[in-house]
Amino acid sequence: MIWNAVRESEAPEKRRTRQLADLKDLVARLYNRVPFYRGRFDSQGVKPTDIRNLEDISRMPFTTKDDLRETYPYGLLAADEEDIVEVHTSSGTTGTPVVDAYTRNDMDVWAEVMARCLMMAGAEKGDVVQNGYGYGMFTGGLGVHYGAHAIGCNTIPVGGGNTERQLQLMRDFESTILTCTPSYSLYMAEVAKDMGLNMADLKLKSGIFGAEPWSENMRKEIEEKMCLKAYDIYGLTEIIGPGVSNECSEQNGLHINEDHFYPEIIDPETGEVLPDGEKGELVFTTLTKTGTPLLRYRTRDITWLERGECACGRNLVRMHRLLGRTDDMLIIRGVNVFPSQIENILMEIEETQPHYQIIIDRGQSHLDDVELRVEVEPKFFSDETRELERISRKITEAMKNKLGINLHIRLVEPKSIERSMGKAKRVIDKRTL
Ligand code: DLL
Repeated sequence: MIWNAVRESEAPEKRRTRQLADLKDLVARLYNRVPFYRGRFDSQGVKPTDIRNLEDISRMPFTTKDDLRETYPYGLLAADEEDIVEVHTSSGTTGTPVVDAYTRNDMDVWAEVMARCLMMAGAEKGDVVQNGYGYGMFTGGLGVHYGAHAIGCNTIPVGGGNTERQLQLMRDFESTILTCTPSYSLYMAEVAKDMGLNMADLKLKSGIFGAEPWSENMRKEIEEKMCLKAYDIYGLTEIIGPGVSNECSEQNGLHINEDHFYPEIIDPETGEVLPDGEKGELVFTTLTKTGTPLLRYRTRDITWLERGECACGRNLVRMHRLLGRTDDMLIIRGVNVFPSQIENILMEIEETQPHYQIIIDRGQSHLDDVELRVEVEPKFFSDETRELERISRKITEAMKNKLGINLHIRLVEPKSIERSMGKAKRVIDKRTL
């Protein structure tokens, strides 16, 4: 089913007409209401009236994460403070948190786009949505909650953690849809096994997983262990939270709710707009938000766009699952790799478990050393060094052949890498500690 067929399957020309009208309105609002943006426009010598067609957006200034931090907490507010009804922030682990302040209008937009996303992944009225994303300042919990309510799903607000209870609830309330991070779903599978709970006996049909990078092979692993179909959901606090895009039944890219979030792909070095199909940094303009709307926000996420009719009936532009982030890219002896590429290869090796960490340190010769710590599948774990050496060699070869990189492999005991109930910490960069 499609939540809003009028919008999600709209004729492209009609959609572009509305996007242009909303863009003009947004740019005028930013200029008139946000001194930060007025300053940017003036210093770059552009005016709101410079927007005559959608392509003119490329003449407008970008907004960066640093801009958000420098204006913390309310410097980018485009509405009256008394009209803000809710705020969320990012976790702020890498500095000042970024803020999203929502007006009543923005809450309605959020529920709308989240309802679309959940429905793309098969949710309907009558479904029981078990929401394992964290509630609170993180947008995952409440974002899913509002969307599930809009559809009329029975919503179980369990949040992250308390995994045994989570699984009991799943069994007792016959949850049909699970929402949480992909890494947490794998941990659930592990706990279920320890509890003697067979996932095939439960009622889950879909899992809606996101908020962290995961690979195609990780999807297979989760689908098998959790006995469900796993869908990718994408979003970020700055833009609205979850609800920016989601996979449909075709699982061929994530449909972007582009009537609300206008996407561009740019060359991260030059800022130049790239054509559809080319890889680059994803940039969003929030066409309809009123609390903290953003113009050309640089996400640092890397992907590409694809347009056209989809067999699901929607024609919203699709983004490929994220390849990585500009700031996550590893350069190992001159070769650029994203952690998800390493994960994808690791998942093909039957002797290992889907629990790993990448540790980067300064090497002795001033070149970076990268260690891949990975858990061994219990049935292959032995005290015999020869067996462990064989597995280690197998991983080293696969990384060398498929990615052209040399990693130090460190095999560790099953269950020794810390499990995550939210976003997993896969990369530990000791150079910055
Ligand atoms: O993670 C919002 C969210 C909640 C998305 C629940 C999906 C589900 P932030 O904490 O602000 O917001 O983190 C946003 O996480 O820029 C990406 O780098 C990464 N990310 C989000 N979804 C995905 C995904 C939420 N499906 C940042 N695949 C983004 C890979 C993702 N990375």
